[in-house]
Amino acid sequence: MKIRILFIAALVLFSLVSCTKVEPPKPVGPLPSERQLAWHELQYYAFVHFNMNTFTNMEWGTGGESPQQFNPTELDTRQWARVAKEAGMKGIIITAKHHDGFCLWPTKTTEHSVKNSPWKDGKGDLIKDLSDACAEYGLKFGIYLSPWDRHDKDYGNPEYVKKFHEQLRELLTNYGEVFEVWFDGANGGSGYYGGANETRKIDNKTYYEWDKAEAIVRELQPNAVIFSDGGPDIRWVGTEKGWANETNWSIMRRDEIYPGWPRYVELRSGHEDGTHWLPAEVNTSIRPGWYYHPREDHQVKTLPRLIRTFYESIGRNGNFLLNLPVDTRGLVHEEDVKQLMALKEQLDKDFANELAQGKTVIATDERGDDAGFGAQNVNDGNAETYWATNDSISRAMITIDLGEPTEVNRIVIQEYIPLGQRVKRFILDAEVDGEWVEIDGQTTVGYKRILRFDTVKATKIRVNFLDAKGPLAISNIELYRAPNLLIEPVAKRNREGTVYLSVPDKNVDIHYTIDGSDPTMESDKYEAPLLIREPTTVKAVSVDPDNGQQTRPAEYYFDIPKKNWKVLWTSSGNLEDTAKMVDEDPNTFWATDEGVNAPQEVIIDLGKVYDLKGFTYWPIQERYPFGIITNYEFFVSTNNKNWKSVSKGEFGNVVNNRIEQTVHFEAVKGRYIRLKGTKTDGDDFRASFAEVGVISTAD
Ligand code: FUL
Repeated sequence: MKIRILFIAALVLFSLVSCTKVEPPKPVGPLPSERQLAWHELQYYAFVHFNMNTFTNMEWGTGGESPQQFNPTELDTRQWARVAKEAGMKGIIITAKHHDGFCLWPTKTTEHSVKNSPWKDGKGDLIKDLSDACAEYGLKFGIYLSPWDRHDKDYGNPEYVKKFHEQLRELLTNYGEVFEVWFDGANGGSGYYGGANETRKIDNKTYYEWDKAEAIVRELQPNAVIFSDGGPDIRWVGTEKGWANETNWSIMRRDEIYPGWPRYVELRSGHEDGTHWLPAEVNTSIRPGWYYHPREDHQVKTLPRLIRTFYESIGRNGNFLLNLPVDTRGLVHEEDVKQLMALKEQLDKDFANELAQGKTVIATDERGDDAGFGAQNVNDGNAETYWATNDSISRAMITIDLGEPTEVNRIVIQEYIPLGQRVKRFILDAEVDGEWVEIDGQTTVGYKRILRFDTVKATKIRVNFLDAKGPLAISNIELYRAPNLLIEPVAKRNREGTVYLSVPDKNVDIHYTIDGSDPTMESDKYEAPLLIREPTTVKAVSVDPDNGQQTRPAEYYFDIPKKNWKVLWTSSGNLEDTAKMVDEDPNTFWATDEGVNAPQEVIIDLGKVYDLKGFTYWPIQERYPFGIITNYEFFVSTNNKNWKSVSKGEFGNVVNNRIEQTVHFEAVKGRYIRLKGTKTDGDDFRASFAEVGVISTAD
């Protein structure tokens, strides 16, 4: 019924704006529901993973945790809401219960909840606090409720499913308007299960009685969308890395899909012959993990990475659900806030000046004749009006005349999706100096497609739609000239001593010095890699040639190259892959075998004698680190026989903050170095080495 009203509205609008008596284009089904249409407009919102795992430093708790462990010290849901709002997000979805079964609200269904925790003396209700904070900041509020429950003794039999449905009922009754209900497809089988500590298998398709769960949501929150691998309203995008495929249909053969669907890669593109509207939500975390781990404080996604995720989610017809792992204090961590704001600032710049609005637009068919109705609706700033071709025409082009040569490097295209998703193939052209040049060729559009391309000075921009599932219905086209992405240069060196400087935007210049002075635009411009043979500090700035703006200098110190270095000996006897600890890449590592019960050490030959003044150690950068050396002893020798212990001590906080460790000692001559892990993190003495280096004065 709602859909019908929408059509009538569309019809009225269409005839009003086109001033011609024409029928609106026929819908090309399947079509979105009203709640799905409202969801599309949200575009960008936050996921918050905050629950028992935050306090146990886990990603998946076993279910055997005690409510006593849940004890945030400065929990402030208003801070979360403020940060989300300032970041430009439209809502927050909270992990009300994750796989370990701990409930963030005082549920009647289990004792495993905040009511038995020290937080607010068991009187707290985090779901209430957050829903109030969202209301205060004008944000939508959503719920993640894990079907899998590793705590509940009844998990696996119908008793648990009743509780699961009851939990859903509580969450959807007591906390105001909920915009999205998020059901996770994960189920690893094993768990605590009331002390049974066993593996329990369930049938994902039938066990949870999804039809009943859906009925509860529809009854209590008729406007909420339901997310899962297969919806029914919103689908997972088939990866947690933060992208959708370039081809992305908002429709799928939904009846084939269920939570935990093994063909999940198809979720990345949808199905061109889909039977239901089922758009993609791109979920990813701002850190490697979903939950907060102090060891990931230095691994918050960089600005270029976040920008890419934006363009590969929202720019590819998806919504962007960005996870913020709230920390043990109960706050969004400072590092995460910094990156969120950097993303906001950059996107504001990218989309600051729309260039198409008000410009002349013409729509033509293959023969150059006028095509369709309401071409001017694509740049009238009104998403409810659209350009449509005749019922028989699914191939036509639309040209925006910019009037004068204008720099452009972004285009936003939107289909009028209340009438379905149609476009299958299109080409983007620009008229430069009187000639048409092809800029890009792409497939689907959907609710929103954004293309980034090299800046062109165009007098006209043309979108040539080559194929569609029916007549075209395009509601919006925007053009922008985004500024260059100005970020400090990154330096990397290889074993030979060659230093590479790089920036994410190829239009940005790099200027550098090697004499310790601060670089300016007048300093050498980086055009080819630098060969650094002696201990040297490289300082580099990025400069935007368009406006002369420059970054702060980035500073990199490089000691003697590792070209002639060789790992001679390891206490575990294994020499395979040892080169990885001296390859200048902290993302590769070498480690001793598991289960060793004595301190582990390695000997490295530097190739010749140097004056040594210190050493460096990079801990392993793996997602699940092991063997990190926390206490060390370092020896130096000139002949690999007589060793001198030059330093021993502790790498403070290295497990939580896995950055390069630097140790200085009294200058000593040496050709051979020996690093011993006198204590490592973990149950045995297994030691891992991502990178070992020295601080020297070259002779
Ligand atoms: C996955 C879960 O297993 C993760 O822990 C996380 O909640 C992520 C969003 O979904 O399936």
